[in-house]
Amino acid sequence: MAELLKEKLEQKINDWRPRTTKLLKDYGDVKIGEVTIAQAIGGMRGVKGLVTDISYLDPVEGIRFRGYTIPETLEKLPKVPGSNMPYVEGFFYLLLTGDIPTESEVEVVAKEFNKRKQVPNYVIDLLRALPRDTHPMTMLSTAVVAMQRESEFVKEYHNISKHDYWKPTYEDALNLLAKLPSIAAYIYRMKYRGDTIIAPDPNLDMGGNFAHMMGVDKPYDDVSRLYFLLHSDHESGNVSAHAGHLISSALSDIYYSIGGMINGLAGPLHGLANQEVLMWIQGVMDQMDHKIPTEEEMKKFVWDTLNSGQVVPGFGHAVLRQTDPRYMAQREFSLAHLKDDPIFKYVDVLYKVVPPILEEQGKAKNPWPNVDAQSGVIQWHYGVKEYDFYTVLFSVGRALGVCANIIWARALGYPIERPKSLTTDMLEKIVGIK
Ligand code: FAM
Repeated sequence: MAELLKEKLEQKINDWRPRTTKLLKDYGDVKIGEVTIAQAIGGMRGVKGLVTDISYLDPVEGIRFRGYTIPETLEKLPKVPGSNMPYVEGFFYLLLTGDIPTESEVEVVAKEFNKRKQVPNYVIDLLRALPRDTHPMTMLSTAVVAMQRESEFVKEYHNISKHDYWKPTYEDALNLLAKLPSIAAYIYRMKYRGDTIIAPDPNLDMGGNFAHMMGVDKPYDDVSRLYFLLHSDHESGNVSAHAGHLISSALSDIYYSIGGMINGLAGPLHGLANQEVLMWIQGVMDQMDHKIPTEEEMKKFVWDTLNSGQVVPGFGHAVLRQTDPRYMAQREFSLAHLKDDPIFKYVDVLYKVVPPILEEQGKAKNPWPNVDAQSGVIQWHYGVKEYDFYTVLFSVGRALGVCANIIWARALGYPIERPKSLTTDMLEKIVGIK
């Protein structure tokens, strides 16, 4: 029973493999797109060069996890008793297998996570040895890479066939995912709460335990479950997911791969944007003496930001061309739980004024808010005001999706990644200007 998820996954993998093999063998030459110079220079935007079945991002509809929209995912997954939110563990089951688990299946998987959550002492020692003003993302990345010595994949690599690489990768993924919330909460309490560490509670689910270790009361457990779920996956091309995928394609283990994922997420154009949003809003609040700005006043702040050459954090997206449904899910939560919070009111005004301004400016292809425009506000409301920490929360969530992707990439034998580059001379020759 303890191996329930792994056995189920093995069955899914065995059923899936012939599909990939057939596509490769019989249709390998079929074209699925072409690449322009703008794409080659412009960050490969829109180039179809990755395959994943864990999630799909439609530019207008937004993300679907294993075919389910966010509202469907939230509705269908078994809920933690006494809560409106699903188990994070059950969500991982869905990402990995494509199936909605039953309540008893979720309980087995939650127990499996619980068994693996003890963080090694040397990780704690290492975190404590870092200067306290180290950014929490650096701390998280350091802790994850330090645990690389635990890798089951590395131990078994020379003794198993390629066919079975996914099995120790699965073990590594579960071992790491189970520890991430404890590591994140440890960093938080050590850095921002006077080093008062709260021990995990073996009877709680992942989200509940995280809230407990953070020392934040209900409904922060639900906030954590929602947050981890929403941030888990956004198909494979975004920086964090792609970094994880790329690194693991060299058969670097989960610890190296998730370390790279975290480092990519730490950029201000990607995961760090949630910290930037709060910093930006705080700046506006200070200038407004904490009075809620009128739409006209807010428009001025937005234009000032744009005119100074900055981006408006939390708006725009490389793929989406509509309001991010992850933003909407958090907006709905905010409307239900914190609609009178002054910071939510700021975000609400921004929701109204920013898109027309970005449209008028005419640069951003997508003027609508993304996930990061809303997430920090919820954290702030529940007392997690240290916005440097927000991307750590994003990382715990994102690791769920990236680990699921890496396990499947190993199972389907995806090879080492190696796109081809050209020189500027070559491009000039292709277009006939040289
Ligand atoms: N404010 C001001 N200008 C923006 C903008 C924004 N929110 N979003 C895009 N632009 C500009 C962009 O800088 C670029 O300008 P230049 O031509 O001068 O270089 C132009 O509009 C075209 O950009 P695009 O094609 O619409 O967007 P990209 O695909 O290049 O970039 C983002 C996408 C997300 C990096 C970009 O929209 C951005 O910088 N947004 C603000 C930061 C942010 O919220 N990031 C978080 C994204 C989130 F989903 C995540 O990954 N966690």
